[in-house]
Amino acid sequence: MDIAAANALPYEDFVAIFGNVVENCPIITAAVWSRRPFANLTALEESISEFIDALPQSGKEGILRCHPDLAGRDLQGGTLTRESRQEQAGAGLDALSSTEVSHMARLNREYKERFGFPFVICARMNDKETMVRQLSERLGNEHAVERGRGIEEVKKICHLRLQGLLLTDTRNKL
Ligand code: 2AL
Repeated sequence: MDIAAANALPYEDFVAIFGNVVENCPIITAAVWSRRPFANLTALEESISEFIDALPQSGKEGILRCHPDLAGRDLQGGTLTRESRQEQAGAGLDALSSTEVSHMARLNREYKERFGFPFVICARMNDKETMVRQLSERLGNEHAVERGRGIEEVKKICHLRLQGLLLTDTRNKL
């Protein structure tokens, strides 16, 4: 789909197609629909970013809480969204040894106990080693810093998901 086709969509279809560019947060897509027409992918992405940035801290943490754990029970149980499954599998998280799964689970648990939201990182820009390293390192951050880091990663995930949905089209300056 190109941006002109996306701009022409009624909100039901727009949300059905773009509703998971921020994981499990279709309300964001539904909100930015009213900012159409978007000149290009970047303009749509900026609208999403502005919406997120305008949220209170609790809203930003709410977005983080809508993300599944990496290599967590949704991956084990087959209940991840399609996008998340592809991202986690692409980073090799569906092929961890049982020791690696337990190690990840322990770090995820520690992280959630400390911050009250899950560790979020763009799986497509990392592999399992860098994710485990980041998880350990970021555990040492201040709460507010970590909320900001998580939201940065949400935006990276969103960028790649949008790219996958909108055809690269030079006319739209993608
Ligand atoms: C995820 C996910 O589902 N996809 C991704 O890139 N990162 N989850 C997470 N907790 O970071």
